[in-house]
Amino acid sequence: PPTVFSGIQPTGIPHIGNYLGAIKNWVHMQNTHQRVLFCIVDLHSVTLPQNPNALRQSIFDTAACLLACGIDPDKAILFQQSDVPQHSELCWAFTCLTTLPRIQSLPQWKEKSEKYAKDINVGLMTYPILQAADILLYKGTEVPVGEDQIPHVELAQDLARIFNYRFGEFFPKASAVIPKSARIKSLRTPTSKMSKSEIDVKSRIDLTDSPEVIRGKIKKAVTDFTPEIFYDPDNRPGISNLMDIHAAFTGLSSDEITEQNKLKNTVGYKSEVADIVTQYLTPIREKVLRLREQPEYVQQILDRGAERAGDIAQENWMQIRKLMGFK
Ligand code: AQP
Repeated sequence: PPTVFSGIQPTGIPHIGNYLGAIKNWVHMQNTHQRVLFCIVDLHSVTLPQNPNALRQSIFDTAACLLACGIDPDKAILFQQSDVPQHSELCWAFTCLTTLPRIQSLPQWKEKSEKYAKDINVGLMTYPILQAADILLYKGTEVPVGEDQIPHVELAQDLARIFNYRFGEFFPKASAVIPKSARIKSLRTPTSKMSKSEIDVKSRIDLTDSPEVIRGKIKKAVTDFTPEIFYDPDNRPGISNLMDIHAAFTGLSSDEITEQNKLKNTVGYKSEVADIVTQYLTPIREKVLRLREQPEYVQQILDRGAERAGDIAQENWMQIRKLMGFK
């Protein structure tokens, strides 16, 4: 059956980039598909050092944010990756089917290996193989992710092809489902993407930020010295990023936004964007605050998710082992 699979790293509190790039689509797809799995990919998060207590907290916060955004545990299987050991087992099988040049050609590897040089760990190189295992363990066919993930979904397609050729037809083709909205950029460096692990918290808007915090961060967002509001992502990345955020939350086009705000200057426009973001995030934030009072309830949902995901994983892994000759 068509199967939706996607994941998010528990590396902090999800931000509006995660929401607009992925989570919003997840909420939509749980209503249009029968088999839907969303995974908190804790194994991926340790490719960079994580403090154990902070990681535990981030797993909870990520689950709470997903529920607050509208993920419905009756429609989607919401679970934690390391609760289902077959992710790591299938990853190993796939690691042995992946050539070194194939993995080294991935754009994120090129970026990261330059950034971390000799300090880089092997997990940062091989985690796209784990991602392929995450998706294919459930025979995922649709993968709603941000556009930066396209090369990784292509690796999953390659691995499915290689496996099927060597061992017999088993895995379907997984396709990335990319939202129309542009990638959301950092409020401080609007040429790079908004990111949970960026040290400067003013670079992103977390889903749990209070109205005052949101207003402050947008006020301080880096823009240029041109007061007029118009869309030009190449020459005016800062203001264009705010317009992308505005467009994504309202469904308006950049032309409509330009027209509606032609009498405003940057200060006035920032205030307008802060209002829109605050209005959208307030119910989500309130729901997260309520869920923080009910940690057992959130844990129960993750436990039930792990059981349901584990049943599918176990069945598929048994068949994979037979095809590969382990059984
Ligand atoms: N800025 C973004 N704009 C649009 N989509 C984004 N995504 C991430 N940042 C943006 C999408 O969110 C989903 C979950 O991402 P992730 O947490 O698994 O990893 P990531 O892409 O590495 O996100 P972060 O926020 O930058 O986390 P850290 O800092 O921990 O690496 C993915 O579908 C991603 O495309």
